[in-house]
Amino acid sequence: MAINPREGLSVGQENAVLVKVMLDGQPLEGDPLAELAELTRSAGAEVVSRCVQRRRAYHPASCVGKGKLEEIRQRVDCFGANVVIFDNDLSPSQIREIEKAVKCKVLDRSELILDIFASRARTHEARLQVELAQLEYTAPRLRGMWTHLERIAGAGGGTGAGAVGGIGTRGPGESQIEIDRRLVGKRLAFLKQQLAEIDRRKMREVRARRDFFTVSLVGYTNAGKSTLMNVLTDAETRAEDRLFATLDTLTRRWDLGNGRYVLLSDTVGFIRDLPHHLVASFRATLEEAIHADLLLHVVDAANPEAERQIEAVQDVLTELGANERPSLLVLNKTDAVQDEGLLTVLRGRHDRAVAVSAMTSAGLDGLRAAVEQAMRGEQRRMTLSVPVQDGRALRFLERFADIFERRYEEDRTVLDVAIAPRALDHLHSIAADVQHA
Ligand SMILES: Nc1nc2c(ncn2[C@@H]2O[C@H](COP(=O)(O)OP(=O)(O)OP(=O)(O)O)[C@@H](O)[C@H]2O)c(=O)[nH]1
Ligand SMILES: [Mg+2]
Repeated sequence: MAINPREGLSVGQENAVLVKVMLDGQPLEGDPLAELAELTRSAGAEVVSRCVQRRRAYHPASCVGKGKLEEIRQRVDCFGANVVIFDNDLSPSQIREIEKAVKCKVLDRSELILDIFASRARTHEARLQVELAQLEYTAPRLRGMWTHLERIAGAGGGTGAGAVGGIGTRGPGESQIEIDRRLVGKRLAFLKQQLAEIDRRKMREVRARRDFFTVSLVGYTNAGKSTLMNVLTDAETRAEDRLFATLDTLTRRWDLGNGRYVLLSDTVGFIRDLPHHLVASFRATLEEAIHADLLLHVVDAANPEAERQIEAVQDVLTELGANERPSLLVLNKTDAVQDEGLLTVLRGRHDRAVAVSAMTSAGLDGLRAAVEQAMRGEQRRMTLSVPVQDGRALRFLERFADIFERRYEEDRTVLDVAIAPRALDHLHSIAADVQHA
């Protein structure tokens, strides 16, 4: 039984008015509502009107000023909108205040992102993670929530069983209006315990992969991670022109050629100011990915916001404690770059970056070579000897080490190799008699 207050409710074709408050001095770069519009579209609604207001400070009661509130109300009427979405984060009381004035549902950016996650969650784990994030975000807002739901349902939006519908009202399970904080607390504890169990299982899986060189695709949502995963590994990961198409971590074998392979993982995308609860709940999924030996940070190089997106990804990695991991920047979508100048600037700033197109496969050989190079970087040169008849150890060395010379001394094969510490550990675990010369 799920008791998320926003559950069991499906999105309708909604019309949204987008609002953003920018503080004086905040620089205006590009279209300030471009990303919110993209998120809104990803949630299944249509943007019918946008407004940006400059203010010296946020209005404490309603974020925007009185005059602007009235203007938003008129826009809602005029465009037949049923939801107003703020790019700013709003407090529960601000939401109530604005709803009173504009007479329709109001959401902030975090709620919109949580809603997209809720509609995308397909696996058991992703559903638990989204439900946890939603409950944590909405629990402190519970009082507001109830009047909110009742009011909307009372306004004729209800479709029975408390189902009200629309963005910001979806969740992975059943709906139950009569919950109280005590039940929420219980549910939170249950979800956390379930997720902790999944987390432990994941960590065991991660440890089991330690014999292999692991590579993870990370990056801003919609950068092309899943598309890249698909071309590199023949995986059938969902790739879509929507934000947050992927919510889980998928791992596949990626052949680099010469009989070498690594394990490649694709995971959930990042976004600037990722709601804090979402990062916390998705920690297990993200950690599974960022524990890799190498992070491939995929960037949509055709996006004018590329540089800011790179920074946002680095911020999330820092928050997760993964900013020190070895990583390689991959400038994707080079086929779609309109402004060559921008690509040149990006390449200039990130001189080790590899430029590719997952769509046309351009540059993928360079990417393989760069990953191989990173893999080699860890290797140390040494001389090992194994029994001639230990075929398994020899095959392992052929696959995971570079062999420079091989000679036979009585019943032993002596090899001059370059091998990564991790591969060496594995060799010791599968072969009882490995000697270092
Ligand atoms: N032109 C062009 N489009 C690309 C390329 N790579 C990916 N795309 C498109 O970009 C969109 C997003 O691709 P995905 O692979 O779903 O992106 P993602 O990084 O996995 O996104 P999330 O899972 O949402 O984080 C899709 O419409 C892809 O077809 C490319 O090299 N060139
Ligand atoms: Mg994806």
